[in-house]
Amino acid sequence: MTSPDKSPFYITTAITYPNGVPHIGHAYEYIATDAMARFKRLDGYDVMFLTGTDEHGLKIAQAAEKEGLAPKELVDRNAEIYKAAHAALGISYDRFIRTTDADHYAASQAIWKKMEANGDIYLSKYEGWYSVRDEAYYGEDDTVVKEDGARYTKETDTPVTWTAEESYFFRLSNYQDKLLALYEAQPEFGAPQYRFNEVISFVKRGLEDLSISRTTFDWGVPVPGNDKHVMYVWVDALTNYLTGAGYPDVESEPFRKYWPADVHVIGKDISRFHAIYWPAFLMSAGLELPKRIMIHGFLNNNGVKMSKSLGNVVAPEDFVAQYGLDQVRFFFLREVPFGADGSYNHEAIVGRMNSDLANNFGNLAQRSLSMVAKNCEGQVPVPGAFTAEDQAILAQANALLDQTRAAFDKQEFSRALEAIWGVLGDTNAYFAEQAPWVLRKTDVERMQTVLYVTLEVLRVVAILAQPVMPGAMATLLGALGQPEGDARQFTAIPVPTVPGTSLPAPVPVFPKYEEPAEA
Ligand code: ME8
Repeated sequence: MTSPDKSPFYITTAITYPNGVPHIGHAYEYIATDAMARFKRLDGYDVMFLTGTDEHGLKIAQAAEKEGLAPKELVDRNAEIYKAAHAALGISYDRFIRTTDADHYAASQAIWKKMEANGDIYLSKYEGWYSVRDEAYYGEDDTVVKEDGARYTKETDTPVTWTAEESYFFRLSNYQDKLLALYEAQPEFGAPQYRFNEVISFVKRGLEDLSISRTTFDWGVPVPGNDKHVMYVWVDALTNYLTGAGYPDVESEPFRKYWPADVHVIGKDISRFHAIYWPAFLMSAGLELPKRIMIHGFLNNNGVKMSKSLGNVVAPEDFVAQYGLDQVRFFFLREVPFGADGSYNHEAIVGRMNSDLANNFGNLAQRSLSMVAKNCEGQVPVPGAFTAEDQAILAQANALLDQTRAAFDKQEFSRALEAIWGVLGDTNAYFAEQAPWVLRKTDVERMQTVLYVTLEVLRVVAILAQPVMPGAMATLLGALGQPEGDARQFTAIPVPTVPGTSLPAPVPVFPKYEEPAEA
């Protein structure tokens, strides 16, 4: 539920082309964005989380033709496949936008008219090397003829054909100085820095006007006032972020609340579209700019690029079925520093599952909770006076909220998880040193104190790990006697559990990964 006094937080993923099937790279972006959205909700924000599908353009039209379908039939079918992947990954979006939604046509035409009224759109002619895959024109120098006699782009290695058409243009060349001033004024407009730097150098080399309409096919949003043209797919695609906030009704409650967006989460291959074209379009239309473009790296399968022809495209659902949803979410956010490229393979996932989850976390929870069940009548034990060791470990747990918040504010998920797991490691050492199973025979009060302290650390960790592992943490918080609702929000972190709280019988949260028996 939203309340009027909550600060808004608007976050988006890129919208996926629904011409293929969802793969692990898409899943990675959805999971990271979802963790961020959940984090902000738990931290008291009124969150709007937008994701969806990018359904126009030549690539979609051609994919449909290949299957003997109308473009709309193809995207209707495939949007459902993407929605199913979101469901399998536990993605808590507020809206799944499809660029064929009626309100999105209205938004795209409205921003076009604003840019036109500002004098930034003119009609001319375009000729150049066009890549269907990239939906982009390339200069001769950016292409190369390969052994098969065909011409490809150097950067993306996709085929190009010579194309000439009447086209509307956007005066991007007018925006070079304004963009550079923006980057200077907001050094964290793009992140991480090394990826943002690539964008900045690109702009410094100079910007040409951008062709923003097509006449060679009709699968797109019609250009207002000239329906021979459809909009270049990126004009309409980027506008989805405005549609999601209620544009063009700029006086509407959602728009006033959520625009400008706080973070657009995107992959490194589309940073120019988001950090150059998008702010230029928005400046032209007189709209506020998003606060941050977070550019993540690419994931590959064991060091090899995922591709249909190599047969190594893994469906997110299969991954989740094999390892478990929380395990998959944890693995991706812990393993790869967000922004960097990363790789995944079976051994790395099993390693994280067994060391970080089963040993470090699951064992501590299971051992302490079963001792409480057996020796403290299934209730949170009553602690005695805290020793310096107790206080030190509790202080470490309590410091985690600020550390985690600082890391999440920069989408440094692996850093947040590293800090939390550091405290878990220290708590394991504390537990081993205090040896409550020995105290059980020698000093019951001290045993109760040690168990109380351990449960407190687990409670704080479980609250903070919810954005990444919502399912397992809900189970653990239940086992720790924390009801759903306020007790699981971040505001509850400094509020210690009341001794005597009844606990249900403990259930293991993180079993070890067992290799399936050979058939
Ligand atoms: O680019 N690893 O759609 P898309 C990590 N429709 N991320 C990956 C990846 C990989 N191997 N492969 C792709 C588009 N991605 C446009 C976006 S937004 C207004 C329009 C990421 O389906 C990619 O970087 O090709 C992008 O952020 C997202 O998946 C969708 O890619």
